[in-house]
Amino acid sequence: MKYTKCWLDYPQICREEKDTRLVFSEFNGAVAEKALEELTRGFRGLYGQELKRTEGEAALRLVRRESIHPEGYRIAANHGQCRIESGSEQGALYGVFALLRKLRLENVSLEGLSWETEATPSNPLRMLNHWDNMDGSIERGYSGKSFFFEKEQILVNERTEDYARLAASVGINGVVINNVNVRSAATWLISDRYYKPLGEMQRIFASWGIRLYLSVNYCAPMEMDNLPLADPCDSRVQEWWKKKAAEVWENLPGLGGFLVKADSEGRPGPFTYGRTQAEGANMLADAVAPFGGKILWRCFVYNCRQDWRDTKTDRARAAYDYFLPLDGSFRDNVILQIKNGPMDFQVREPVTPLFGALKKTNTMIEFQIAQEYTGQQRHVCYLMPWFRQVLEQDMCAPGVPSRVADLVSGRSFGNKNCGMTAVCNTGNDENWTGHDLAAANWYGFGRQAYDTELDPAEIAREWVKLTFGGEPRVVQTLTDILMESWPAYEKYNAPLGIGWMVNPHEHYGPSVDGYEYDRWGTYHRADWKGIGVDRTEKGTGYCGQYNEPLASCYANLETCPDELVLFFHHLPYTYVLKSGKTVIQHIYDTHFEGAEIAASFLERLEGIRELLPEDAYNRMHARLVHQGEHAKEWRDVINSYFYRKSGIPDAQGRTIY
Ligand code: GCV
Repeated sequence: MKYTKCWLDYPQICREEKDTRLVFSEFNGAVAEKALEELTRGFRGLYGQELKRTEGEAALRLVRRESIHPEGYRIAANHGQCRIESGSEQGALYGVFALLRKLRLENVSLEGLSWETEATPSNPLRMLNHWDNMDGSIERGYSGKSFFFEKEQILVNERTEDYARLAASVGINGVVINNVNVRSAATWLISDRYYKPLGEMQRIFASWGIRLYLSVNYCAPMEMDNLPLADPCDSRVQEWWKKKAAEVWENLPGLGGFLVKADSEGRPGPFTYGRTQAEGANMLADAVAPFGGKILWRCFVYNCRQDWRDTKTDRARAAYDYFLPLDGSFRDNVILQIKNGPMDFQVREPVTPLFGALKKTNTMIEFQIAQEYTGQQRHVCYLMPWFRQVLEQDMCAPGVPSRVADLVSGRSFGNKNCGMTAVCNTGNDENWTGHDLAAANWYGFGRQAYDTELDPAEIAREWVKLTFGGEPRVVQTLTDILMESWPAYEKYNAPLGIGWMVNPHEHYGPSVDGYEYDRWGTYHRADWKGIGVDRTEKGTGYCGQYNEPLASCYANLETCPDELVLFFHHLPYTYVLKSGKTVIQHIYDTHFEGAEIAASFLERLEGIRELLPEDAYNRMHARLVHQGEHAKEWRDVINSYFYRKSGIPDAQGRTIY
């Protein structure tokens, strides 16, 4: 099947006079081999030049330097001479990608480049989670079918290699290939049925410096071997997992570990047996520890059978209530994987208060680049500005640097197994991500996980140049669209941090009361006078889960930021925000503005039509036509709902139905 090269194409920059250039490498191993292959591919494409390996003098040198981080690099390029140094072959590979990226972005020959740079990864773990099912479907997948699985078989082909190359090029070093909801055939991934193809996939991944991980079914001992229970404190269960782990690592040496969704949305877990999340996670951790395995244990544990009439139970509180008392009791090879917000990947949420509260536990932040709630890759919604705000949020942990970026990297409390992961947005569509512009989220997430200090606009600009070339109008137009897309989406979506208001189950399109009288714990509590959830002490008390002064900042209306005010407070429609507008007028204005910005994306794309490849243009065009219309639908449904509820007209007298 034909598919795009995304940001990793090497179109010719100039033709070099010399047909060959010498390259020398001090690194051995499969990853070093990929690094040299990539350099070769790059120089062949960019300059029509073949690289010849030598043991002697060479213009390009890959040098081992123990003082440099094994996944970091230092590059010194000086008019035709270039040295890439690293502590290991993996850092050398990243250095190669960085050099080729620089050459493309600057559009120069090696002779034209004078550049020195150094990089050390911000996060030890930089992962992608795929929610791919073994029948080939993808839970919350918006870009075709799985390229890992089909009809309960594992696919290992050219696309596996290209995927790993793309992921490695932005610094990804771990990939979970199967859905956290592990059912039927996927339970058997840890069995003879699949070791052989998994081994092949793992070899490919490993050659790009990526560790393979698998999601496992907590009830595997029952489903695979008829054990009567899956109680983590039962010796039969412990023994089963120990034997299973030995078998798995014998067949898949180098496997990263297991990802577990337990006691969540109908999935089994330790709670079934009256055990804690730590008892559940540690039992698995002990089984995989002899092989260097890790347990990624998700904190997405909440009561999904809530009565909507119950205003005291608050889903937002759940992860903290369950996990904070267990701080310090998890094994070193357990990593708590925590969604960025306390609810579920909404367009705006506060940061989960577990960050900054857990101190003696490894943590990893889970983002979602699959745009489940942010337009499902039919709307353009570039998420890096949002992730960057999350990473910048200071969680006010006493005595340590405690921006989310510091916490999840492990720096704040000296934890080792930490990092960032994202639910991935790829599938077997020709362009990998359905919307061509959605690939910026894949690229951007990897870049940001490797270097949390990067500017999202800079990442967007880079991605546009690498994907569509450096023509200034293209770069400007597409970068602007990307940068305006998340704020626009937020404007025409649920207002002021309240979230949801989507059609149940599919999570696409507006339905203000879609979840309001349901069991999922996601309510806006709107009536004719006001809207919002009181999470102060008088309400659910959720605010109190934050460290001071953040707790008071959110609890106090004077200081609570506008964009989150309905997440934390129930307010009358006539309440005046810090912006000077009433809540109701804010709702009307942002919805008109958001839909207008979305509509403008189409005209702006049309303005650069002749500068884009026809197929990519057509794909983007079709999606932007839809987005413009669909944003109007959002605008009109939300505005009409609140006009009808409140009876308050728009100050500007625009049409509301
Ligand atoms: C994989 C949300 C999604 C589910 C997803 C779940 C999770 O609820 O809608 O599809 O399941 O999150 O993160 O486990």
